[in-house]
Amino acid sequence: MKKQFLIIMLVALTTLFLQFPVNGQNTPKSGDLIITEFMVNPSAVSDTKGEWIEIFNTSEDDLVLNGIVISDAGSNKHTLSSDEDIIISAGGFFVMARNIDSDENGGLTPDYVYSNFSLGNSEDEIIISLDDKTILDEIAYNSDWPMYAGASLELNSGIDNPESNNTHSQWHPAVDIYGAGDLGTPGKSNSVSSGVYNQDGIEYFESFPNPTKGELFVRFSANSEEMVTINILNVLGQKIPVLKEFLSQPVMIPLDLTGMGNGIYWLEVIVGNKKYVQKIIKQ
Ligand SMILES: [Ca+2]
Ligand SMILES: [Ca+2]
Ligand SMILES: [Ca+2]
Repeated sequence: MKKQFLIIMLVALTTLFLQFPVNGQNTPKSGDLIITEFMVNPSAVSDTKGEWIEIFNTSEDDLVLNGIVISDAGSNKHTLSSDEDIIISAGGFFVMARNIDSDENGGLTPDYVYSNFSLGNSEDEIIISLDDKTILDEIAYNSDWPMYAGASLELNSGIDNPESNNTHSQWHPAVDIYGAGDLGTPGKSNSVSSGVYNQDGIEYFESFPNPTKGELFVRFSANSEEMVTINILNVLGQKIPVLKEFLSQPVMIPLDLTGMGNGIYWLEVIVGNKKYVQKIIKQ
């Protein structure tokens, strides 16, 4: 009887040690990690050197990422591995990149370098899973997402779970500059978009890059078919009409401001009887 008890205790203790590594750090469980930013198409350097993915640890524990898998729906697959523990800090960001050298990768300092994984410039998937295939977070992006060369996609603020980052309206192009000149915030809190999201019939209204040297994209989506007017105003209130039509589909309008003098402009969008204004800086 006593021997049986000892065996049961031994099994229980072994199970406990297997669940909690001796160093006290945990592997991630569902909901602990969220994809917060990714660069599909760098301009400052080539894609093979300048792509990266930022994830965030929503938990209150440091987590060990050894054995975590990043993959897509195709054949891209990489298992995070190292002789040492790969740690993402509690409440911290973690940047995985294709190249370690900040002189070559666009000027970022990655926490980890992966191989056999690339990010398509028009559509692809990022799937983060445990090696038993339990998915921790995944996104599938396509041309509905606000992608353009030289800017990462950043998750809007206030989203902290792996389900809420699945739709394109929850992402905006990065605003802040890093390293060699591309836009993004690798390893830091995402830049704040001046866009309008989920308000009064608008799914999103945003413009980028801002400040701009001339090329400006305006992205807009109404929740239903609406008469939409978009204008640019200078500081004197002079109006340059951009668009006035009924819209039921999301639009991304490229504007050429190269002929306009440097300074401050206002981009206004009028939807029904509501007006939204964003400040544009031409440099
Ligand atoms: Ca790419
Ligand atoms: Ca997700
Ligand atoms: Ca970031």
